[in-house]
Amino acid sequence: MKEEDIKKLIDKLQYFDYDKLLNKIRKNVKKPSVLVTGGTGVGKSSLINHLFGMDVAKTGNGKPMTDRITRYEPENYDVVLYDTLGYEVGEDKQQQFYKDVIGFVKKANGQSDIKKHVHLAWYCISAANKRVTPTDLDAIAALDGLTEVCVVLTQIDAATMVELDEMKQVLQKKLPKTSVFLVSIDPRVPEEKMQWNGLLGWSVDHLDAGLQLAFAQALGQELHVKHVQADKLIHRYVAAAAGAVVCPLPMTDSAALIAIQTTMATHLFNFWGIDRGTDKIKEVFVNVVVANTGRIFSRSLLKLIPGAGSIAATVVNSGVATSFTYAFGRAVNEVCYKTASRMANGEKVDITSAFAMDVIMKLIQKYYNKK
Ligand SMILES: Nc1nc2c(ncn2[C@@H]2O[C@H](COP(=O)(O)OP(=O)(O)OP(=O)(O)O)[C@@H](O)[C@H]2O)c(=O)[nH]1
Ligand SMILES: [Mg+2]
Repeated sequence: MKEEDIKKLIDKLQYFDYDKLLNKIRKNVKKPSVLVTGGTGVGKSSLINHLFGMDVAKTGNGKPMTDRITRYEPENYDVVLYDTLGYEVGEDKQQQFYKDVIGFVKKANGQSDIKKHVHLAWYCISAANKRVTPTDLDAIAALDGLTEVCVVLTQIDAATMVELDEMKQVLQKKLPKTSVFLVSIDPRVPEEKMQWNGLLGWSVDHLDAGLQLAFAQALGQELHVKHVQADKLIHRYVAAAAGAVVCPLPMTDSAALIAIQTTMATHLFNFWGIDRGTDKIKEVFVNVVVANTGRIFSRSLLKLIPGAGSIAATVVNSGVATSFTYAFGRAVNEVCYKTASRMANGEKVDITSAFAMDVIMKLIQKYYNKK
């Protein structure tokens, strides 16, 4: 392939079909499912909204599974959420809750199709209630035999340190093997007092490897958890790049590599949820990152490979292909991370300048050979 052909390829990429590529990427995604349960008013729905950045109550696309359980499978999020109506005080009501929720998980996880299983259960207990009830303890123990369960101590802004310690001690004594995480959606609570990261880290660790990426992809908050998974994603494309260059090839024959890098950038962009905004953002991404991938590839390599004089003379071997793909992945990832953080803080981000070619190229230089 000659230099003109590369130009043609790059031109073609300008018209590349983002949605089609994304559909291809996402076709085989397996979705993890999380059941969020506990007493009434403990903040279950608020927790879901906080972490996944969606207003479950408002979106109203839930599908009632039982009187108490609503299933949400939001568009563009690779996750299934079961929000439950909390149990109320009173022996009868607690028994009903128990039958309904535990019965549901038992039935779901008894099926041979693991897609229908409840993979994780977050059992919420409000610190505002100041106590752990026998129903809580029984329900957690019952869930423990059916799925992966942890306790989320919610609304910790409404309790003192002493009260929180007492609740933790009861749980530790009665359910020594169950992990407990303290959280609140009150922005005034100092970050170091909260364990969002712990909850999400636990969740990723208790999911099958095939579900971890999708879980992280669905998160709209606590972005550092996403970072670890994004790195794994990049390594998959690095392996693909190594496979695409089994013997050294002229840079002008790198169409397959550029396609891999373009796909990786699209995947990362979607992974970070930057395209959950408007269609305009998608358009800008296509015009900026996708259109520039080929140019970035050739220009960076001329800078990075000692002795490379021109595109035509430069040879790409497997080492260069993997180092470059890795550096490009890290560069796009870093910009995505920063952009997603700014967007999570409610900032309007100019994608064109955030993903400008020189920004990406500087980062590539930083990460090249740092694998
Ligand atoms: N102070 C404080 N209030 C909270 C927190 N989380 C939720 N709330 C409030 O607690 C109330 C109940 O929250 P929900 O998220 O509706 O609770 P729920 O567990 O879904 O309740 P049910 O669906 O009725 O079982 C709402 O008014 C929330 O605004 C928190 O961390 N701190
Ligand atoms: Mg609710």
